[in-house]
Amino acid sequence: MSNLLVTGGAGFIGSNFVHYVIRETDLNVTVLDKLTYAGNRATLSSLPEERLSFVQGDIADATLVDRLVENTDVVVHYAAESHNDNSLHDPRPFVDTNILGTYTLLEAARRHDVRFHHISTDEVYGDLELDDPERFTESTPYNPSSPYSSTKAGSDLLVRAWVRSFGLRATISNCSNNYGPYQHVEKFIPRQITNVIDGVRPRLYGEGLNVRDWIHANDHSSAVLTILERGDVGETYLIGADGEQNNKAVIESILEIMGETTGAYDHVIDRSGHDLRYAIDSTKLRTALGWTPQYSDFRAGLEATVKWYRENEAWWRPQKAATEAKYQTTGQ
Ligand code: NAD
Ligand code: TDX
Repeated sequence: MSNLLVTGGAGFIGSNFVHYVIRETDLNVTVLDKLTYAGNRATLSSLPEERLSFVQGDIADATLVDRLVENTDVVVHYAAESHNDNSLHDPRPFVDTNILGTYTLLEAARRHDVRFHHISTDEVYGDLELDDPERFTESTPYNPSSPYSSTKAGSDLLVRAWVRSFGLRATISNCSNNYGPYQHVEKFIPRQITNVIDGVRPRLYGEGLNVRDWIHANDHSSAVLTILERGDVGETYLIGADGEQNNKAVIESILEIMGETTGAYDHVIDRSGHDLRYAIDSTKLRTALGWTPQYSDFRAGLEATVKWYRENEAWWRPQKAATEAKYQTTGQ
């Protein structure tokens, strides 16, 4: 393995992975990214040109995808429409990219017998009760709730079928909620941090008792690299760092870190079909592949993320007004 094709490498988690790979390995990377509203070429601009090539294009463009996959050793597939709220208002791009785009990549990987790693989410498993002692494992049945998570579930099942029916050398990982630098301001944590910077009160959906299992994007990257290096073909690995927090507690921490009173936020209309709780049991990844997360202190990671958004306003500012205008149409 010396050349990686990273789809969605100009988005939040894909770009964190590209930075990680360039920093930690001597691999060369080609990024294929459509640069939708969620992609940003500038996120990769500090990286060395001799290690990184960038191709703007659609993962559903079969001709382009075939040419790129033919010239790579491994495909690491991050590209997706990724925001649940958007999927509730306009599901079509989710079907096009998450299902048809993944299909297009799988067919190219099959034709050229290229190793494939599929990035997915814990949301494919649906949600848990707050007091459920069980967490998601690799054998939890699929039960997705939203158009977003159902298209991710569909893409996972395509990958499994290509492994079984065509012998594709593929692995899948399902990760919990990521946070860290370069996350789009539509998502929960950066939205609230940038609202506070703008003097706007954070917006909590419903009562805010919904629990997410937070992991730093760097830990997601180290887990994916571990799977590429040591994972068994045909296997699924859950990635999580034991970071359960409810949304109310996260908003209060952000306010406290940013020097505001902890009650200075508003409750807004809840998300339709809102998943209550996600929680990952990552025992398999830890015991079979020896992976451990490095960012175990969520509060410290959140402080570093607040600092990053304060120091990188030029990166997020161009997206902020349009993102909030979109939320205004739903009262959120
Ligand atoms: P993101 O929305 O920040 O980035 C997605 C990237 O994909 C963007 O750069 C966008 O331009 C690109 N893209 C979209 N459609 C494309 C297409 N048709 N062709 C080529 N490029 C296209 O998303 P993210 O939060 O970085 O998520 C990346 C992956 O990780 C997704 O597969 C997502 O399902 C998965 N995931 C995300 C989380 C999370 O907490 N954000 C957790 C688990 C898994
Ligand atoms: O303004 C907000 N207020 C609020 O209370 C926003 C934007 C969100 N929320 C809540 C909804 C969720 O319970 O915060 C929680 C996190 O919301 P998102 O950032 O939209 O993430 P989530 O829906 O949990 O999905 C994320 O994790 C799994 C990613 O967006 C997905 O791509 C990933 O698969």
